Amino acid sequence: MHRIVVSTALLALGLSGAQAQEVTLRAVSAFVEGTQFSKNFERFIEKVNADGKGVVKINYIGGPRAMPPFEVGNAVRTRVVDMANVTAAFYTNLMPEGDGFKLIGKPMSEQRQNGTWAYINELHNRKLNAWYLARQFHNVPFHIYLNKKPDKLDFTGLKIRVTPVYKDVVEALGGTAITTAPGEVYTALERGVVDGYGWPVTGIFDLGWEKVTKYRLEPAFYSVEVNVLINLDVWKSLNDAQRKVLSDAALWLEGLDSENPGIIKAEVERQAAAGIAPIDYGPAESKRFLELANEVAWQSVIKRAPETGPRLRQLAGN
Ligand code: 173
Repeated sequence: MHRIVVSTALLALGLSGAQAQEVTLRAVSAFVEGTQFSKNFERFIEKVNADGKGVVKINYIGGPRAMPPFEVGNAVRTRVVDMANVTAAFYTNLMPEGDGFKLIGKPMSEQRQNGTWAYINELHNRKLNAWYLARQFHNVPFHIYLNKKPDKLDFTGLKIRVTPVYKDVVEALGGTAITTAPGEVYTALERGVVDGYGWPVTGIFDLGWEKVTKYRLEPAFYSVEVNVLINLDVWKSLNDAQRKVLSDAALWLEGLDSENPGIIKAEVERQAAAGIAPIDYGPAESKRFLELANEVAWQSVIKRAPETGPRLRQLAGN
């Protein structure tokens, strides 16, 4: 009888011992805290910290004030941080084919079924020493925003702020591409260093860009990808319970994409109210733009990543 009591007490001690081994992960975002492309990651963190009480905890260090956006991918690779919210557009130096993820617009549920997630995870394992925990915003497209209105679909003479997302299409239309982090966009527009910029349909109000933006070029194109990555050594060191909390929360996070159509509708209305006018050259030119955007991007991805680019294109189906 006594022995049973003692071993039960030890078991209880043992359990609290395991609880004391709660792991804390340090996380950063490549986007400013509280803004459109950090928001859902921050909700993910809250969920992990609630669901994972005593098991796994995320310590959110913050956004670009904590780390320059173009360094975030490498910081995950070298385990300067354990986890990050970042677009592959910001780590194409380490993974050139990451530029192709914007061309994959299928819902994540489908990408997890058809091998796309597994392939992209493998690329992250190999090139970024990271586990591809989640991808967000597959149903949010990009636009080119302009302060000058060209009389045809031609960017000749225009300087446009880009990241790898928009560079090829801007140059294909004759524009001059100038790469900057999001944090430099406002000043570049205000000083006339650029005549326009690429950005998703949502989020321009977060940093006050509506004050320095006149037009939004139609049509919308590509597909936003913002990923939650975790250092692969960290991932491997976690136990099943810890991984389950993170993986379940990752699926929940991907599910938040169902909110995006409503957010997009509201933001387009808000842009109109702020005086941002659409520029639309009609259906034939829109079709030409979309075909050009798709083709120049794939050619560029395949040229920079001849081994993996074609497989990505096959998975994308476009
Ligand atoms: O324009 C950008 O900085 C960019 O590439 C991007 C990618 C995903 C979400 C938001 C912006």
